[in-house]
Amino acid sequence: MQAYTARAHTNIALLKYWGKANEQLIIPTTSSISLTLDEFYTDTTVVFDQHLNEDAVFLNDAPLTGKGYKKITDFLDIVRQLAGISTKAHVQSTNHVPTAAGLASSASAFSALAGAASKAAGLDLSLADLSRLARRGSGSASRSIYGGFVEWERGTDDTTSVAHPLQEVVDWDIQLLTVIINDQPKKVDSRGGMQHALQTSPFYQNWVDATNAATVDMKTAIENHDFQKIGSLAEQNALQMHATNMTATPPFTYLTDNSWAVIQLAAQLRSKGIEVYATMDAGPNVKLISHISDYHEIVLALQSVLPDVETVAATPGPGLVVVAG
Ligand code: 2P0
Repeated sequence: MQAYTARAHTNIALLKYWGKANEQLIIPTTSSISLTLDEFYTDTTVVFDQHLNEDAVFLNDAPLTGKGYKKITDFLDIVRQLAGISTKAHVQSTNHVPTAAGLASSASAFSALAGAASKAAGLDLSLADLSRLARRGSGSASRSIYGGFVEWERGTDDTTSVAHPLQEVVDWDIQLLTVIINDQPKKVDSRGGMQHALQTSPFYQNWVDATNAATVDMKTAIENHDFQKIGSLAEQNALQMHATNMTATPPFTYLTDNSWAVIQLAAQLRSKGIEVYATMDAGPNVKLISHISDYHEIVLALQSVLPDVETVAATPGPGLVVVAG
């Protein structure tokens, strides 16, 4: 059978996905809105091969084992079921994303896998169907099918829980500056963390209600290129998401002292007229939603607070691309 290679870029949620209404189908409790990034991506090649007795999965040239391997084979089972085949696959994936550091590599990974595996299995899926399929691997992957600003509509079942583009070409000045606080793997994975918050935080429903309300405003802000509104809604939503973790039983947090130092710096820079807003995911890194034109000023300010800090700038990126071979 023919091999296919796909490239998918990761995305950062401006309004977060944090909790599943249906864990098996990965149906979230809220809609979420993200920006696909240009600089971080995954390349994945898949071929179904009748000589294989089991799936062979390689990540950055090393064989994948354990929980990571199981997630991939479970996903390939969904693809095989859709295609009506039982052949095992060879999967080769290269991540150009700092893995497990709060930069969601699972988003680009499962988006690329959905694209390459479905084609290699002989399927010709629409982008919406690819988004539904990618969602089954990892929720945030449903959004990485598209470029630019994307909404994953919560929906109520497999058909209705799907992403669609809000603004695929972003030709105005916005960047996400990732401040790498600690690139060690996180201790609480997002899958476990979000369900723990959902089940035990008394503020969880408030977070759902606030996110639903913010979705309407965020879409208007994106349409109007209203940077300040996008940034302030995103920062507020991130802090609300992290509040569900801090109020869980037992409580936990992904944020460290250095994360807070950067969040506070963003507020200080705003008071000086530099538009910078913070957003944080399932790790200590802080992503600064900012203008490309303010890059140097922000990096200088960061260095005065955290002298050895590393930053990676990212701009809006494209959607999934699949090619033969
Ligand atoms: C997001 N995150 O919207 C949120 C914000 C992290 C914090 O999506 O269980 O790896 O595989 O569906 O997609 C990370 O969660 O979780 C995530 P699963 P996923 O980007």
